[in-house]
Formats: sequence, structure tokens, C-alpha cells
Amino acid sequence: MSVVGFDIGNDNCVIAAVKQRGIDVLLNDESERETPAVVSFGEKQRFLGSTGAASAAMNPRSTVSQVKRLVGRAFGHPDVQSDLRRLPFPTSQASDGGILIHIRYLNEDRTFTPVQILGMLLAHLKDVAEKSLETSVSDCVIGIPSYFTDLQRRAYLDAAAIAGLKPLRLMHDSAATALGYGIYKTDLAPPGSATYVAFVDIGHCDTQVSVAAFESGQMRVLSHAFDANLGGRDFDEVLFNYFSEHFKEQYKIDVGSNLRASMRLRMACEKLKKVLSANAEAPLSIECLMDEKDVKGFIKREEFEKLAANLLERILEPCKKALMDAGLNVDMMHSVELVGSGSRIPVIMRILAGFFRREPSRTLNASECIARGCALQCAMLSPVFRVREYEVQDSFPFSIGFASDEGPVSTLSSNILFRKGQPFPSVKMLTFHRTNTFTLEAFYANQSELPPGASPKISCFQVGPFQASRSEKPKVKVRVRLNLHGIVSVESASLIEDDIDDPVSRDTRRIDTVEPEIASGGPHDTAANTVENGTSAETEPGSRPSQADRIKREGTRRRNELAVAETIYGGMTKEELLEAQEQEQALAYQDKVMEQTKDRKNSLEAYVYEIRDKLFDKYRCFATDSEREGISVRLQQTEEWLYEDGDDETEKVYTSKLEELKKLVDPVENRFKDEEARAQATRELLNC
Ligand code: ATP
Ligand code: K
Ligand code: MG
Repeated sequence: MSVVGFDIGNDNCVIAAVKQRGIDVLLNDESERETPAVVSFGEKQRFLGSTGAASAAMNPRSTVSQVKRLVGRAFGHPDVQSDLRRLPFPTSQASDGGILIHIRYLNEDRTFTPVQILGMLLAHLKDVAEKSLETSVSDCVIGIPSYFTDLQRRAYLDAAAIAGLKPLRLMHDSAATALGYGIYKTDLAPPGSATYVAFVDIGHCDTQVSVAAFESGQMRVLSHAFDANLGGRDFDEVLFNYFSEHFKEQYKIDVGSNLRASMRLRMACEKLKKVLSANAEAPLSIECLMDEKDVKGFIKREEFEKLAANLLERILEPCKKALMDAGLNVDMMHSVELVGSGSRIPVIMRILAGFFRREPSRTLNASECIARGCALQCAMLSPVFRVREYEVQDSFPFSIGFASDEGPVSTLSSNILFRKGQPFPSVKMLTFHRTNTFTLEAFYANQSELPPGASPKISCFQVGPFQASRSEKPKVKVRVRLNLHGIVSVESASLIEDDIDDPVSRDTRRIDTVEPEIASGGPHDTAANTVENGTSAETEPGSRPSQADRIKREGTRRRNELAVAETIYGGMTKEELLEAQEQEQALAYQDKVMEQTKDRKNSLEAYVYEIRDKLFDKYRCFATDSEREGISVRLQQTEEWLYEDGDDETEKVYTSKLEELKKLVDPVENRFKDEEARAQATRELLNC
């Protein structure tokens, strides 16, 4: 059993695994360290990762990319719509408001959700890892952007389940990066002091900035900030628009009106952008782009920077936010670590250097740090591995509120149960005074903290059904967890009924409360919050009655566990997930059959060539003229068949063709082998 970390980028994925002597990035079938996040549907099989990317240009309408942008999102969202306009595959709105991707596959019109496509990609990465490690892979940690909502996080877990993976944690990308940075730097801070580092990740579709504090033996993420719509692809778009305009005038073509031409120009612009990172100017040239016209263009780096001014301005926004939320200023930063390949544009470095008043460092491997950090975290969470004691504390970027159907939870200020910046995982206990079934609503309490247009709705919980019997003032204690993945749920609810004589029950206050010892938000928060199963009394013995005390006090009470039914706004049901898992298995089986068919066909072809060579060389003296003639003819026929009728046959047909040929050739081959063996024996005899 291995533990692995996955960085699922919008453009590129990276897999890292913990080995005996450290962390390795695993190579894919093409011996590359990065695997394109692409799933392409060929005529009879899927092409995943690198092979998928290779077929993107040939097969744009059935090649799905940028799935990270689509998972767990609403079809109608303006950002999603603007993404979909640029993507070549057809989509529509699903019945739950999500996205459906339309693919013609195996002579059928089929639809897949982004979660299913992500599942395919994850299954492929799992395959790559298993091949490389030569063991099965299931436990993993998957990197996610900090700005993912509950629904997107759940969607990632569903995709992982489809792929047969078990994420021990969905980890914020920057937390993974910070962990990989901190654990090796034992000299960062002298005992009793903290070192602050800002991490800036500019990727393909987003920019994430986080500030972390490193103290001896621990790292704490203090803040997460982001621009969910600013990455390398937006710079490509600037160039795309520039050249499209240019070509309208110069060549009278409207590239935007042609799917394939748009794709090719986008790809050329991305290449040109990379050339501009190393050169002051760069040419662009595409043959037969549209209307049989070859196009040529050219741009200087300065010109590009001017065109991209609006984007460049936005880069500092999340940097400022991250510092502000961490309560720090630039002078307090020990360093600024720049990661993500989108940050390779030179002017970005200059802008960041100006703001932070120091050159950003590139200490970390900019494309591998997330996967490495995830692998490390996976090893820490896995019982199989022993990792140096190092505390990892992440913080949650959004405020989460809770409300009940009887109005606000009175002791929660503005309904907020988990405040922005809250360390997590975290558990809080709410107390309600209810006599029968009620509902609770979890939501993001501050829309301005979310990516633009994201829904603040999370989920709702029905507590019960129940009917209080013995007491007029029953209490319902509800345990709410913000788990390791950043997903919030009601973990349990219990009805506590006092005896009539219990003075507590005569208490006339009938307000809902949050148990202060858990929800204090004070310095004890962390300790109490990281405890997974026990009661919080275990971590803070002094601050509240011990568990034994409680049980004693509860001698006059009755405690009943209540059912909690959760409704999530969107996402997959258990049945849908099961169905998707079965579908994935069927698709994977089809791929495997096709791969084997290709193998069989190749072996048949190779055999034809091999025997033809040998027949007139090594085997010449071991076959009669008529045998040679017969075999030759059959070889010729097989070769022709392979290029015509037999070009697209089943595995079985190729196998039986090969066997037929072998039957013909074997007698000759055996004679040759016998003679070889005799000659060898004679040689050995003579040598003695
Ligand atoms: P995300 O983190 O947004 O989900 P990702 O992790 O897949 O995406 P990265 O691999 O970090 O993204 O970065 C990909 C982006 O980096 C692409 O837009 C690519 O064009 C850009 N890029 C790569 N090399 C260079 C370069 N030399 N100069 C400029 N941009 C580059
Ligand atoms: K990446
Ligand atoms: Mg990335």
C-alpha cells in the first residue's frame, strides 16, 4: 500500500508518492512529470492524460479539458458560461442545475457530468501511480483550491470514489505547499518565535495567495486569498483577442467563428506567451488557419504587457487581502515564495517584487510543490507511515453560518458558527430548546468572501422526527463538524430531557445556545477543534466539568440520539454514485479491451515481419521449397488483410490469425531449434 498526493490542476496534474528515502514525483507512460488534465473520447476507447492531449487538436468536440473549472458548478453561472463558450465540447444544463457534457461515443450520444470526467482523470492518475509504484493505490490526499465551496469539495470526493480512491484529506493547495516548505526548514524560526511566509500560486485558471506562520515543529496557515478567475489562460486570451482582431483586418478572417481555428490560435498564443517569457519579442505563424489562409503575426513583450495591464493589476489584490487577513504587513514577511507555472511571465515577478519590496523566491519546485505536500500530508495521516512529528494547521477561508427554522441561533453573533480564518477541522456544539422536529440551515455567511456569484447555500438538516415527552423544556444538543476536507455537517443530535425536579429544567431561559467552551474562539479553539472523536473535555480538562462529572449530572437526565437527515443543494445521490462507479468500470473495461486488441494486432504484424525475415535467412535450410512458398503466401495475405479487412478486428480474431500462422511455421521453427540445440551440445562437448 502506498500513499500518494495528487495536484489536480486545470491544465496539469502531478502525482507524488512517499518512498523510503523521501518524496518522488511519479512519471507517466510518456515519462513526463506532469500529466495534462484531459479526457478524450476516441472512436472506440478513451484517451486519458497525455494521449488525450495529443488527440485534442484532431478531436476537439470530444476532448474534455479544464474540468476543475466545471466540477460542482452551476451551468447558468456567468463565469461558467464564459468558460463554456471557449471550450470546444458541447454542453447543456443538467436537471439539478449542473453541467452535462455531450459526447458521441461508441455510436451513441452520451452525457457525462464534470464529476464523472474528473473521476476518469483521477482513475487514470491512479493507474499511472500504480504502474509506477507497482502496488495498489487508494489512500491519497488531493489538492484543492481554498476557494472551493462545500459542493465542489463533495464533488471531488465523489470523483475520487468513482476512481476507487480514498482521500484521507482534500487539502488546500497552499497548505500543501506550505507543509512541503516548512517541514524541511527546521532552522526557520528560533523557539518561541514565528517566521511568516507568503505563498503566491499563479496557475492556469486561478491565483491563490496564502500567508503561513512557521514555528518550531509546526506550521499554521493564517490566511487564504484568491482570484478564482485569474491565471495563465487569461493571458492567452489577451493574445488571442489581439491576433483575432489583427487577422480580421489583415486576412479578412473571423477566427472566433470557427471552432477548430479558434483552438489552433489559442494553442499558438499559449506557445507564443511562453516564448515571450524568455524573449523580448515573438513571432506567430499558423498554416492554413482558416479559409485556406496561412497567417503570420508578431508581438513585442512590452506590447503584450500593455495589453495585459488589466490582468496584471489584479494580481496584487489577493496579495493585499492575504496579508490583511493574516494581520501582517510586507515588512514582517521572511520571504515570498512564487509557485505555479502561470507565474513565469517576467512582469509578474516585477510586480510582486515591487509590492513585497523583495524579489520573490523560487525555492520550491513551482509545478510539483502541491503534489509533494499532499503526499507528505497523506503519509502523516496514514497509520502505515511514520513521519517526523510536525503539526499542520490550516484555516478555513469562509465564514459558515447556522440558522434554525425558528430564526437565528441567538448566541451566535450574526449567525456565524465558524468564522473566516477558523482553524479546522473543528467541532462545535449547539444547544436548542425544541419539543419536536426542526430544521437547521448551513450557509456561507458572507457572500463577499466567496468567489463571485457562488451560492451561499450549503445544506439543510432535519433533526428528528421526535416528540419530547417527559419534560416541558427539553434540550437538543447538535454537534456540528467542519471536517478535514472543509465540508460542514451535523454529526449528531441528541435530545436531553431533565427530570421535572432538576433545577436546570426550571431555568426560564429558553434560548438556543452554543456551548461556550467549544465555540469560544479563544486560544483553546485549536486544541479542542483538532480532537476527532473524544469529547472536548479530553483536551481541556480544566475548563469545564470532566466527562465523569457530566455523566453524574446526567443521572437525572435522559439522552436520546436523534436522526439527522441531510439535504445538500446539488451533488450526487448514493444511487447516482454507485451507477457512476459501475459506468466507470465499464468504460475502463472497454479501454482495456481496446488496448489488448491493439497489442494483439501489433504482435500479429510483428510476427509477419519477423518470420518473413527468418524464412529467407535462418530458417532457409529448414523448410522445403513448398513450405517456404506456402508460408510466404500466407504472410503476404495476412499483411494485406491487416491493412484492409483486418484493420479493425477484435482481439480474438487477431489471436486466432496468429495461432494459424504459428501452426504453419512451428514445424520449421522446431527443426531449426533442434539443430541449434544439437550444435550447442556439440560445442559444449568439444570445449570440455
Ligand atoms: P490551476 O492551478 O490554475 O488549476 P495548473 O496547476 O494546471 O492550473 P500550472 O501548471 O501551474 O497550472 O500552470 C499552467 C499555466 O502556466 C498555463 O497557462 C501555461 O501557459 C503557463 N506557463 C507555463 N510555462 C510558462 C512560461 N514559460 N511562461 C508563461 N506562462 C507559462
Ligand atoms: K499543476
Ligand atoms: Mg495549480
